[in-house]
Amino acid sequence: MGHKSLEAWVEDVARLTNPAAIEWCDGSDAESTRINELLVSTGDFIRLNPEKHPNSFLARSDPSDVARVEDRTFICSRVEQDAGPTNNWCAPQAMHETLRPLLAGAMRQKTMYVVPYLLGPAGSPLSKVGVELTDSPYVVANLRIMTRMGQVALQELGTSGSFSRGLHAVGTLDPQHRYISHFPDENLVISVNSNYGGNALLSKKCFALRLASVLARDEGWLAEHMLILCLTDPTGRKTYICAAFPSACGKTNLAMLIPPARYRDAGWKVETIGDDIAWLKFGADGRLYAINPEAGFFGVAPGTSARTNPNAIAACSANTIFTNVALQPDGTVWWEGIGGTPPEHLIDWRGQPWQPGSKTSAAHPNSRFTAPAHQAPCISPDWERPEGVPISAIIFGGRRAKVMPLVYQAFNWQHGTYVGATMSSEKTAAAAGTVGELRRDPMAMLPFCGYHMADYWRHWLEVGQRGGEKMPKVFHVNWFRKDAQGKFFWPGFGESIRVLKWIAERCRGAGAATETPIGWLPTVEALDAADLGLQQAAVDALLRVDRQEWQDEAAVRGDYLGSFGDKLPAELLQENQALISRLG
Ligand code: SAT
Ligand code: MN
Repeated sequence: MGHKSLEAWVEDVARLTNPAAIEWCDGSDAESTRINELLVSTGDFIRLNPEKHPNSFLARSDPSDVARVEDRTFICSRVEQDAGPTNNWCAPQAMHETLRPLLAGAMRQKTMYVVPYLLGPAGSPLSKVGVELTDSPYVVANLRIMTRMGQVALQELGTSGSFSRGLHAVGTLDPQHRYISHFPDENLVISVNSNYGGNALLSKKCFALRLASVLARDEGWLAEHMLILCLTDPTGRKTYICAAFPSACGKTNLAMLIPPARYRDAGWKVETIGDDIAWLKFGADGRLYAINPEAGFFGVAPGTSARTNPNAIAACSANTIFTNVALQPDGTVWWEGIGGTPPEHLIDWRGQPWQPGSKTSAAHPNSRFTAPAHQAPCISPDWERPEGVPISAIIFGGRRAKVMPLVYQAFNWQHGTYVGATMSSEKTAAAAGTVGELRRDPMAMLPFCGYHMADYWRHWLEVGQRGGEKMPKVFHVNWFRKDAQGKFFWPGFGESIRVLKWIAERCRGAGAATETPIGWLPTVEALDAADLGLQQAAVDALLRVDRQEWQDEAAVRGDYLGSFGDKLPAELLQENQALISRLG
């Protein structure tokens, strides 16, 4: 080793948390086997059927610890204004004082793991090193899949490299004293009293988004809550696309889309580079290049099936950790929407017997699989390219039963920034709160932006100025528009290739479009949906821009933007005004 500041920090934390042992993780197979066996021996892991799920495990979290907790997530910037109105703020000093007693002796009789990890491909100028200190072997096992962990990260770090620090203690899991605290000025996250997903795997939302968004602002790049995919057309031309949707709105499914037969036969292909997070930096040619900082998928299990996402099913066929799904008597997993008829007997996510007709779901709605990205058959050969992939389009989207058409294109980057800033979606189970309620979720970053949202929008505008004509084109999609009976108009899944195709055409200056007050919409022909057998009413609804609905929407947006006060870039209010006047 020999990294002085890392060693000093490990010692400091050990002095405070008092672990019985300290283990530096090397990321080897032997270490992974040992950690998994440890988790099996403590009952934290249940080994799944070795024939059907080789080297895979089921974990059940505490029932009070099943999702990210936004009300317990804090941005502890030195200046309160820097956290902005969308984050909980606490003064760094005060938060350190609150956390100290919770951390004191918290690792007594436990092992503290030192987990160095690399976000991004080895050797990439876009990659960054993080180190998580944790007393949770479950976290270690997950980080081994989600990041490039161990030796590879230490190598990148050398003896003096900089790194983000994450300190995680499982503690008592007391929800009242749960803290997911970010200290952007110290490049530090401290998490206590949770052992779930984004609260505990500090590489993910905490570092790759919240801290990284601050680094990105300071260093002139973008850290975004976006999938990255590669669309190949029949001539072999590749279009790289990023897309931002709030958690549990189908990002993973879109990233792994399988085109319907007619498109496949014609030569269309979608390949995955990332399903959740994108880091975008300017390349030497002035274009934006994206890398996926992660190495695994932490996907929502319910609704994932051989029909909706065969690639995800294949990705989690081995070497996978399932959290809070149901268990079948034969040692295989089950969840709602996995397809087929529910088995007669299951053990639900709480460890209780479950039968079809039970009032509660067998799998928790936010149950997850942690699977290595390279196991997805759809993984792009470019996914570990150190220089990243050049992005042509950025898609924003949300879950909206009404108002939003299937797809539209923003007029330019500034308008696109406004489209992203005013995004909204009906709430899902990925965060605590009321499912279905509409909330504004700018760039799908509402829970993940580590600084003042209005400054973040300013940063988007500035990046756009720098990139000029070479910036990606911006689009908005909505797969979730519903008819009066609550049925989706759009078939979704593989059929969404039609929308991607139009987007790729638009990026090349082709693709027929109609100008509307909200942006460019595809013509019916350009959508290439004739063979889908949609009713005329459905086509009309999918491509409708209703003036009254949009006037109402624009009014709500105006209020929303106004709530950001002095820091709001005037350009965004101008865009809202321009929309209102176009709506006439
Ligand atoms: O729990 S995570 O934040 O990792 C997943 C999600 O909410 O998108
Ligand atoms: Mn996400």
